[in-house]
Amino acid sequence: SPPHPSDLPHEVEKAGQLNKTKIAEGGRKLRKSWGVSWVVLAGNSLVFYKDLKGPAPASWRPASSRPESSVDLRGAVLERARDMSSKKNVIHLRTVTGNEFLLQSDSEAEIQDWHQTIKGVIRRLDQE
Ligand code: I3S
Repeated sequence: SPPHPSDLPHEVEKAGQLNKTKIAEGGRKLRKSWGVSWVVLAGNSLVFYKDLKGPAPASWRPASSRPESSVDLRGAVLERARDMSSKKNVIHLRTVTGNEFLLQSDSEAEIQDWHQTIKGVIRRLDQE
């Protein structure tokens, strides 16, 4: 089962499992490599954790797990990815530093919720 929000760092707006691939680093295209990540939207960042392995990982705590990577959402651009993957329900995130990610869920409702929630953070940061 997913971690309870109270187990996560402060200011968590959303957390869950998504398929993820990084497609560019500093503006340079990368070869796609899809994998499953736990994604946490907290504060001004989207933080990626290694996927949970095995059943009911009661001892697993994001707060004590080292994130694999973290994305600063200030100035980032997020849009639905229409022609960037054969997969359904994909969003495309580009950071100011030219790192690009595709995030995908089997659930259209889930990806819509991620889209709206991350958009909200980006808009808030744009207004600061
Ligand atoms: O955009 P692409 O290059 O068609 O993306 C696919 C490839 O990266 C493929 O890897 P190989 O080229 O190493 O076989 C991946 O397995 C596919 O998942 C990628 O396409 P999708 O449509 O799943 O994003």
